[in-house]
Amino acid sequence: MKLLGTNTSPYVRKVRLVLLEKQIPHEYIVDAPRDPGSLSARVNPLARVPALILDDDFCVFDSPVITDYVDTLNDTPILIPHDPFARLRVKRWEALADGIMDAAVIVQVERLRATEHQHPGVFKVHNRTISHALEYAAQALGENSWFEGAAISLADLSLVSALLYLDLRQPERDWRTAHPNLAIWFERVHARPSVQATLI
Ligand SMILES: N[C@@H](CCC(=O)N[C@@H](CS)C(=O)NCC(=O)O)C(=O)O
Repeated sequence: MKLLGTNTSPYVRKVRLVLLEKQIPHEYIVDAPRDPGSLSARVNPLARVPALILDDDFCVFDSPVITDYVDTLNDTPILIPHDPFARLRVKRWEALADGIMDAAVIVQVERLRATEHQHPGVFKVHNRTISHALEYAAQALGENSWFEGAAISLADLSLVSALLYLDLRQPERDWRTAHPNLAIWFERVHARPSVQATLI
């Protein structure tokens, strides 16, 4: 299978982490949907990344659909528990992380507009969403090692991807001082070979 993506996309990083943690053979192809001749624009009707192309050329899109599918491919490890309520809890963390990514992307797009066309309200609303979501996550994590259960799950991989994107786009946001427990958890997850492999 082939994963199409860009190195800065947090949604792509989340999918890459799932593939790497599960050691699923795949080819990662850097492909930006807006580039001329882009493959992702051709195979994904939404012209977005991540897009996962299966061996029969079937294209899977939208990262939560991809993570769901990839987790069914082996049990080493199981990143989305099979128990329905445990599964719900993990997918809910993925949704929270995706929401942080969505808000941070909106802020980034607004920042790239000419100053006179920027809307302060956009920054306010979406940065507030990010702050609330981080507060919620830090409180729920407490002193636990993982967001759900006794081992790493999609919840941790999603949240680390969201935080790495914040570090990239909003380095001025000092979430580590605001949430020291989140910072400790982040350092541990960040040190994993899967995360390190997505940084180069
Ligand atoms: N909800 C989608 C969001 C994917 C998305 O917005 N990807 C961005 C990159 S971060 C994209 O491909 N945008 C189109 C473009 O860059 O032209 C998912 O979870 O996969």
